[in-house]
Amino acid sequence: ARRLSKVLQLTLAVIKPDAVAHPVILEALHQRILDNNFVIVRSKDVVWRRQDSESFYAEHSGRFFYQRLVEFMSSGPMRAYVLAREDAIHHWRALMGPTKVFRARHTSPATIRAQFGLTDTRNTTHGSDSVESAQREIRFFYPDFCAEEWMEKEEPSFR
Ligand code: RTP
Ligand code: MG
Repeated sequence: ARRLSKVLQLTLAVIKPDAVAHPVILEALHQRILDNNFVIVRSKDVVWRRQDSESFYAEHSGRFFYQRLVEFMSSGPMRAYVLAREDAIHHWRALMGPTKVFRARHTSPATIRAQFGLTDTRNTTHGSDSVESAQREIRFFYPDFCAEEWMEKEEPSFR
């Protein structure tokens, strides 16, 4: 018999300081995670020091938006989730929508950034963009997290 199974994937999702600052938006985003069949594996509120922010976004160092990005991401509390579902990385990024808020509002008005984003920097959420970044970013926020335990798990299936 053919075996139907869906492998769970992990992603790191962050609700950025602009959205955490507004309790109604924070709650709406939390609800959207639940409504989209993600399992919340870990969740915590964190405040970054400037050096955490610089290190997390090191790949963007030198870009014109780097300084304001680093400053913004260490400006107040964030919520960091490890989320699991099938195709989690893609699904979370699809929910977020395009990075640039103007573009998001015009091309994908139902996305998180279209609805809640303030500017291209203060754009409500982050999501890992690949399996490699998910691993790095999960380790960044949760140094003791054992990804292997989760990566191999499959949803229950009938044969
Ligand atoms: P993210 O990494 O946050 O999930 O978003 P992304 O892949 O869609 O965007 P990326 O190009 O990786 O940029 C990282 C974050 O930098 C800020 N940014 N500001 N023009 C700007 O002012 C600008 N461009 C990017 C955003 O906060 C973006 O999420
Ligand atoms: Mg990115």
